[in-house]
Amino acid sequence: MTAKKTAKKAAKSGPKKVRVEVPGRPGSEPATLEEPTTPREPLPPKPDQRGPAPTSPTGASLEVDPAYAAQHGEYLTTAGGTRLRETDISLKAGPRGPILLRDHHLREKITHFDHERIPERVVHARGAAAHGHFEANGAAERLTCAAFLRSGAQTPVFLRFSNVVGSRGSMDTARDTRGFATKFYTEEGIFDLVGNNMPVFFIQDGIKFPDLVHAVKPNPSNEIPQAQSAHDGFWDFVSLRTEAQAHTMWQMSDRGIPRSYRMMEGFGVHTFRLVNAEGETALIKWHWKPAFGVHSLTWEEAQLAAGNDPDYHRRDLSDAIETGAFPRWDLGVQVFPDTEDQIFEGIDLLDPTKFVPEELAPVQIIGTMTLDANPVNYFAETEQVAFHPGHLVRGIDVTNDPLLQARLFSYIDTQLTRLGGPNFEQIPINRPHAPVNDMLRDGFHQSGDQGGAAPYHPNSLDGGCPFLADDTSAAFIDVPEKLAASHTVREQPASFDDHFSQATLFYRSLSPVEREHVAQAYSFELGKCFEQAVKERQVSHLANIDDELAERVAAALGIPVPKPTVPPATDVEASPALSQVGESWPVAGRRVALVIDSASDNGGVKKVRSKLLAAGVLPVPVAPHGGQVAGVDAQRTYLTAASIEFDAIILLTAAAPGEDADPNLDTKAGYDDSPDRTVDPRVEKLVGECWRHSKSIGAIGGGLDVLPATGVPAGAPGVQVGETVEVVEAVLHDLQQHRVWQRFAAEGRAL
Ligand code: HDE
Repeated sequence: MTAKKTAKKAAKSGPKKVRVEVPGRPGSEPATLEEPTTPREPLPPKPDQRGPAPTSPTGASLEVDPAYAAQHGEYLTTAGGTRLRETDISLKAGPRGPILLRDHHLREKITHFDHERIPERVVHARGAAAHGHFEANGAAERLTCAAFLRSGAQTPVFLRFSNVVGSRGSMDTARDTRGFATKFYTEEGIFDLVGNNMPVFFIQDGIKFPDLVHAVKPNPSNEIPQAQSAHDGFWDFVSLRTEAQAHTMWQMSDRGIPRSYRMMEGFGVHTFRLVNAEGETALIKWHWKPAFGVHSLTWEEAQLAAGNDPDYHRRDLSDAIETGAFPRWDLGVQVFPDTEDQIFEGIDLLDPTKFVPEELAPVQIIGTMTLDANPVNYFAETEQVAFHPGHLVRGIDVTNDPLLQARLFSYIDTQLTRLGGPNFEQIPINRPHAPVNDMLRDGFHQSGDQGGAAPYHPNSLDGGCPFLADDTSAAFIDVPEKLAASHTVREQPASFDDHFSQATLFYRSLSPVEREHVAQAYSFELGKCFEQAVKERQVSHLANIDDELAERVAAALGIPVPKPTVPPATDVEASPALSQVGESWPVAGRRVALVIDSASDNGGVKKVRSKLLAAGVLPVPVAPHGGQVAGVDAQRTYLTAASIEFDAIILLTAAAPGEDADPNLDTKAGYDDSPDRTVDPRVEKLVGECWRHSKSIGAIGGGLDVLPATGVPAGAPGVQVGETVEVVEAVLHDLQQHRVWQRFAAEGRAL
């Protein structure tokens, strides 16, 4: 059955709210803004599921050509397409007898199941992805002849975000670096921009990568701890490898615990070379700038989310897309002259532990990416996608960064094992949108039925086809690069020796509250180490970065403050672009809890809801029980709501104590039902956490009575009380800053 037919059928019989298009598929309308977990009727029969199609899933039509459909037809069949009458009971010699080996369906079903898993990625195992498109503004035309960067060019993309350390089933909100890998399906072939959410990396040479990964992964004896760097192995390694100090500082900052994938910057890290139509070259660094700003969780929120909702980031991404708050980034480049020494303002552009502050080389915007469709099948798309920094199109080239060079080898190599052979580029998500005529043949999982008699070059049997491109269309423009006359050596350039100044630069560019977070992160992570020598060695490096930071961490660990071993960096200019505090950002896709009960004013609740919706913000009614309360559907109950789900909270409760009790709340089981208590303990907890995490809190009407019971002072920064309209406007204003930053300062704490 095609998706269209399914749609017609559902329109006749199904309830109104059911969406029959495959959610998030290109071409389907974005849903109206609505909490995606709205209870709904069972879905109609599943639409046909696409199998290997001639193009990648991105941008492909919803119409399924039965010739390419992996799953279609109404009847359950074997893999061979024969219809089955029974799938629950095996063929046996009598009802109590042994199972017969001749039951093909049993053997096929179990055998296929036995092989459902593939090895997870050795790093970046946990991820989430989305489809979208990239539109170039033409600003890069003077730098590169890449066709997808020409003015107005539209290119389908698939973007996978990931955590580096944790395994596939670990939690999203661990403190970690995030992967930011984009596949561009350009008309000239695949271009992969395989970056991270931090512009620097731990190590300067790829040969150390296995050491780094072995150190940060859990202890090999007991696989503890999962998905974390707060252990002796990691700190042992980074304290012995001082080149890792700059990246470690980024990871200990708020960048290590993003609020959302939508609110992260992306960086290509290495320096790349662009070549334009005249053959002129420039060195560049890639930047992704999020439209919704760069924002983070607090450490306590990250920990709460790890337990409450380990899928916190992937849920946020797919909900935002499903509700139409499409994530967006500008792609930009920092441009440097392609000089022989490849050094810019004293920074070696081949050293991947260094970044170039935007104040020295502004980020020039060359296009915009929008994510507008969720994957249909996690395994087929997110798990099987294969990125490679060597997937380059005409006009984009690599440099001699020794980390990048090692990556060029690693990605295909790991994918050969992970995806079971050399034909993984034929998996639909990996297929180029450009014609492929590669003369690569056979091998495991070959699904091409390649014709022709002569898969070799040169040939005359296939009329000489495929032909070689000329200079006007071929990729891999080999720029003649002058190499310094040298001998083979295992040496690094002296310009790679400065390991501390950029950590200092980063730290000094942060606002006081962000620095406080950094000090707490080091104190937490080192506080979880057992080896005294490891703690002391790491804090001695902090003394080379910033004396005040070293003092704070040493005090938290109860160890003496070490003396610096290198001269202090005195000429470090702060880079204000690195701080996340102080600007206003769009609020689309933010979530606000509306705490209500049966006595709440229906009209007031509706007004708050519609004002938030009009601003593109999701109101989530939280009530004592499920069903209709105060004229709206309760999306969460006091039992199921968690503060980390919300960016702000508005209190609209009005019931007297006991009047609107949760029928399942057993007051004898630990809940205080004394007559003095005016607020449900779970609401108290919700409000208390929002207060601690410096989230905006609004109170309207009876909601005002909740504040005294939770210890929240009505006049405090970001506590908005008053008439409905002004409270909602004030909360929306607070949301633009992400958090009520003044509250951290006023309270003298930064959780
Ligand atoms: Fe990767 N990296 N990496 N990496 N990397 C992988 O490839 C590797 C590095 C990055 O969503 C692996 O298919 C080496 C820097 C991302 O599928 C593997 C070195 C940056 C992803 C690999 C690095 C990255 C990977 C594991 C040091 C930022 C996830 C599975 C020389 C610029 C891609 C796979 C996805 C994945 C090797 C360092 C980004 C093993 C050897 C620096 C975003 O091939």
